[in-house]
Amino acid sequence: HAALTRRVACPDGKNTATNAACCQLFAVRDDIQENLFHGGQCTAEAHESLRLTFHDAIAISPALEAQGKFGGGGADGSIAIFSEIETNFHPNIGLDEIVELQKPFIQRHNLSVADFIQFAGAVGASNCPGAPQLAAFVGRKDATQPAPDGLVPEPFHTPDQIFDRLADASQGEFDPILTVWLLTAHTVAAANDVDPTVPGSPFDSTPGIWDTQFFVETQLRGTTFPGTGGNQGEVESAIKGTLRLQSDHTIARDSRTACEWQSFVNNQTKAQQMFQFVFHDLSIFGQDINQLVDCTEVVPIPPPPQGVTHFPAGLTIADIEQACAETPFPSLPTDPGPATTVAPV
Ligand code: HEB
Ligand code: CA
Repeated sequence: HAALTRRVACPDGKNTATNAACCQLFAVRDDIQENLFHGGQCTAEAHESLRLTFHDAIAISPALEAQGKFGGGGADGSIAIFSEIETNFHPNIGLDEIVELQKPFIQRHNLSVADFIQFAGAVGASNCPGAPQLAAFVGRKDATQPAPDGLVPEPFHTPDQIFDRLADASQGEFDPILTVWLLTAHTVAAANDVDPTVPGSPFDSTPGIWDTQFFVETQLRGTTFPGTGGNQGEVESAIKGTLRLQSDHTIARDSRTACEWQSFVNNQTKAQQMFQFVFHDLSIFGQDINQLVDCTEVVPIPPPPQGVTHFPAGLTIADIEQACAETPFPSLPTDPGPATTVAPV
């Protein structure tokens, strides 16, 4: 027989939920969609809200705790609660803006700061066609002290540094393979501060779509900078206007991760499911899942992806730096027309 799920009627008179604790999220969702994400767009505020989830959650270190030091609380809202401290940490450069934009929303709703940050990131991502529906929980405990500096990965870190940091924060769960899964987020991303002369330089040619172009384009031979050369953490990209992080470049070519990186090319299902999985776990770092209520049903189901996986105009498989030793790079069509130039977001 069919399972019966009793739904509760929410006090707003409009919505129902599987758990009454989720009712408050409908108003939060509608408010941020309208007034933070410009009517449900996958634009800069959505990207930055997604980045913020990572920078709050990743700041937790069992290794520091083992040395008798405070290791941070993970997804505990500390990046906003102690924003004067944490947004001054070097890897958090630029996040002061989205933290300040989110503060009035946090004030007029009744969520913990920690819950708000993760929920806003999930709703922001849902505006990007092709994204997975990301997990939303309520019930996180807010931070009572700031995270220590030094726990957020930098684009100039080596793969070893990044893999070690993610393994520490996740108590061994996030290995190099899962690190690749996490980096799917850079399909809807841009850099403002890596090269401040060209703010809003996207990491792929489709920063408004959750597709696999990021995995294609980071594997192409670098030939150009969107602005000036010589910035820390940046290497040449293949497409005018896009910016390539050194960390994305090296992880795409590292023998431990190159084949996993390539396996995302033209695999939309994988780009959705693997990120959905790692975000679920990342978004509750430092929290006890048994104290949380799953309210994922409140996150909009994203629209389907647009376009087919392709080489940008002017580029072919001959421009790929083959790094996976086991499997040839997939064959893809090349976009017609003159060489692609990508506009800032
Ligand atoms: Fe990320 C962005 C790095 C991971 C999400 N990044 C970004 C940037 C950088 C990075 C540098 C730029 C900033 C500026 O503005 O300038 N990441 C990084 C690293 C890592 C990462 C190193 C490790 C490997 N991410 C990550 C993750 C995630 C992310 C995991 C998810 C969750 N990012 C992101 C986003 C973005 C970024 C979304 C975009 C933002 C905007 O657009 O604004
Ligand atoms: Ca994209």
